[in-house]
Amino acid sequence: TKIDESLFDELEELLILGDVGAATAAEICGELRSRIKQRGVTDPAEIREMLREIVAEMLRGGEELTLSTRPSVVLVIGVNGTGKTTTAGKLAARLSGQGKKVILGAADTFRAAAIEQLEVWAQRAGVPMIRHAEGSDPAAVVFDTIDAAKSRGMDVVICDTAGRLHNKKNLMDELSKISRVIDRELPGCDKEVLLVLDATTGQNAVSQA
Ligand SMILES: Nc1nc2c(ncn2[C@@H]2O[C@H](COP(=O)(O)OP(=O)(O)OP(=O)(O)O)[C@@H](O)[C@H]2O)c(=O)[nH]1
Ligand SMILES: [Mg+2]
Repeated sequence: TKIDESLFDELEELLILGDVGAATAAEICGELRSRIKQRGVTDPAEIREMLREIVAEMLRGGEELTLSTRPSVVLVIGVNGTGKTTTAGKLAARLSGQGKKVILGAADTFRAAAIEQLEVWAQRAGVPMIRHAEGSDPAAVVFDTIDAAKSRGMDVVICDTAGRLHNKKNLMDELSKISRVIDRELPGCDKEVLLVLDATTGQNAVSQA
């Protein structure tokens, strides 16, 4: 192989077949083209590393959570089984390890044993957790977790939520209700909504977002 138009065409097609998305594939190839020209690259073997570099740069940014207000809130959402509870637990452990006072809210009141699952994470992280009975209103759990956070001087509230598909209206309404509770109880607080996605999902992740 040599570096020519057909190589770029083939690469673009491969990227699209790999579920990268047409616009992004074109952007990647455009960037690759200009870097090859700029650096005077002639060896096609160097392309793989250049691709890696370009994709890594595109994915960079947005890693930092803004959690300055006291308390601030992290809401963990996403479709079923993507790792929300695990993420909530790990984040609790990490922030607590950084010296922050963290409280977990078990706002997945829907799935069987979801509350107990988060409880295990809370114990591991050594942080308190607010729970209600299974089947109760998740917005009420969030309300009580915020209430407890205020009275105990907590830094960060992390709420786990039930898995939901983005096309289920009543479940999306439930999320809006949770969001309204946060805005009402903690106006102007730093609020991070973490959408947990399975890294193998591909383009469907865009609909989920
Ligand atoms: N390989 C891998 N597995 C993970 C990761 N995060 C979570 N899991 C596993 O994925 C499964 C589901 O994780 P949960 O944290 O329960 O996911 P969830 O989104 O809370 O699930 P629901 O509450 O049922 O919607 C568990 O078996 C986890 O151990 C990850 O980053 N990598
Ligand atoms: Mg869960």
